[in-house]
Amino acid sequence: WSGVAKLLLAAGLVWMGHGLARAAGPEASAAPASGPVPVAALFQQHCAACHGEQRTGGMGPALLPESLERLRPAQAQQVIAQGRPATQMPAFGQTLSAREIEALSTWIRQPVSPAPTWSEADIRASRLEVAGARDLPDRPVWSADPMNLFVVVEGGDHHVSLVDGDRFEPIHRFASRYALHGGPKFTPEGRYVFFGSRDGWITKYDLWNLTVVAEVRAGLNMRNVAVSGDGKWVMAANYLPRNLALFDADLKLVKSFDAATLDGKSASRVSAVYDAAPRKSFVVAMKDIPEVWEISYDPKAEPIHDGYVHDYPMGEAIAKPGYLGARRTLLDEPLDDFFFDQGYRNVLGATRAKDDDTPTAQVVNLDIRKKIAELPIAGMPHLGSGITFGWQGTTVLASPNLKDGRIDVIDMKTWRTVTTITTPGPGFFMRSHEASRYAWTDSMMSPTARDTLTIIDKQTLQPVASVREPGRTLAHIEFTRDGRHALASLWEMDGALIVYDARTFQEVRRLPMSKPVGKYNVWNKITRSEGTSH
Ligand code: DHE
Repeated sequence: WSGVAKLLLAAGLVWMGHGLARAAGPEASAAPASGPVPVAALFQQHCAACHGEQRTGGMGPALLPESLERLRPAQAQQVIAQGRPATQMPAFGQTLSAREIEALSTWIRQPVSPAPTWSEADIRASRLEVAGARDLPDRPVWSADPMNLFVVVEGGDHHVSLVDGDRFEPIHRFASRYALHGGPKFTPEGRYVFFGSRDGWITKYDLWNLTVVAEVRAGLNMRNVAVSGDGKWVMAANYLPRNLALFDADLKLVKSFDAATLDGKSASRVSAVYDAAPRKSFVVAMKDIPEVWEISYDPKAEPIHDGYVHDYPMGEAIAKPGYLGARRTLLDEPLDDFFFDQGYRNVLGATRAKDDDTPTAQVVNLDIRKKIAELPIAGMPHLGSGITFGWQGTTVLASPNLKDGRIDVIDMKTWRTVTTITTPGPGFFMRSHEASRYAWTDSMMSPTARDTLTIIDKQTLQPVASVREPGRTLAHIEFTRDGRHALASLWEMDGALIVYDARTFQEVRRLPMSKPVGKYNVWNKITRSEGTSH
């Protein structure tokens, strides 16, 4: 996603950069002004205790090229010099010279040699369990509708808030792992939620008893987690190492899967894993190899017959069990960023391999394991944040676009674009609800329109209104269980959760929050509402 990275940097959306308060440079220390800086020794002396001798993280985050891709060099230097407010990261501006800080910020971007590893034994050894947390009562200790609860991820100071979706009042707030990414995933009854951090930590949290239950580090650089529709399995997608890790619901490792081609010659970063509940399987997007994987958690799954698509030799793979085995669909090029139809028969993925400027979308039918359609698509679609809704007797998909203020609306029967809606600028997220006539989208990638949410009529496919927070960033919407309110993020360190009436678009409530990157309604998630991400 190099093109995506450039866009994110241009828009200032760098997750490692949260919390930078002042712009002053480091103060010089008495260190010599020339000659080589003993940077490895400096790291061991000042940084290794928290960030790990191999830079794989500890109390502080991992400092590996893979995890620093989106941190600007100047910001890295600021963090080293000034520390990070509300965290354990101290300021080194008085201890280290500007040259030393610059050298350190460059050095941490070099690959660690030998490359850090994270084995199954490391995963198992990392697991933590809170004593007694598994035996707590089977009902909430708070009084609110547990189905209309909002889980809000506050990226500014790495916390999570739980908000009553009827009264719009906070219920609880707790510290999360550093830099959560992707939507938290819920068990089917809505009691437990799983969070994934960029550094590879998965946290299982009991929403009813307000406690962490268990944690495990699945990888060194992780993309996201998925929870099976039956709540029994958790899968993690990793960039580093290049694999998938499968856990039971207590976060005990069951097995890992190397993300490699069948001949073992090419390994891939794993872009993301998705739960396809109606199929009883996980579907996996690969960054570097032209394959889509499906890993069934149905004990009755058919045996795997890897050889029948394209050219893999038949005999060898036929006998593999289908249950918890990786079934591959071979493609012509890698597909990234998936969107599924509501039945999970077809997956739409974007191709970015050739040229970031001219992506196409491909539709793969997961039953026949073949590409069935290809369509040009505007800008750089962010399919993961797309929604579906009924329109003129068919179902359409609309997805935000990271590059342009254009939203393609695609007919999911013919896979043709029915219209392109213009917004004030490129955006990241789009949301609606079955009970609402409107879809809401942001323009947070636009320097001039990042303060605007555009409200689109799902019948006319026209923008009908907008709400603004002048000069500030507004993004990520989620509806209440009944669809009557839309909650948006004032995406600033001194930000807020803003509750709008979903019919009049008037603000009804504002709760202060620290960069609330995303919010998730329990009911909409566990019922897989068509207006939200799953
Ligand atoms: Fe995300 C979800 C990929 C950058 C915030 N993001 C997802 C998902 C994927 C994805 C595949 C869906 C998985 C899931 O929810 O389990 N994100 C990517 C990228 O490839 C990209 C563009 C580059 C990267 O560095 O990974 C990227 N994402 C960002 C950000 O910069 C954001 C805005 C801030 C941040 O905290 O990192 C960001 N991504 C989010 C959020 C979700 C998400 C809040 C969940 C949305 C939801 O409502 O479900």
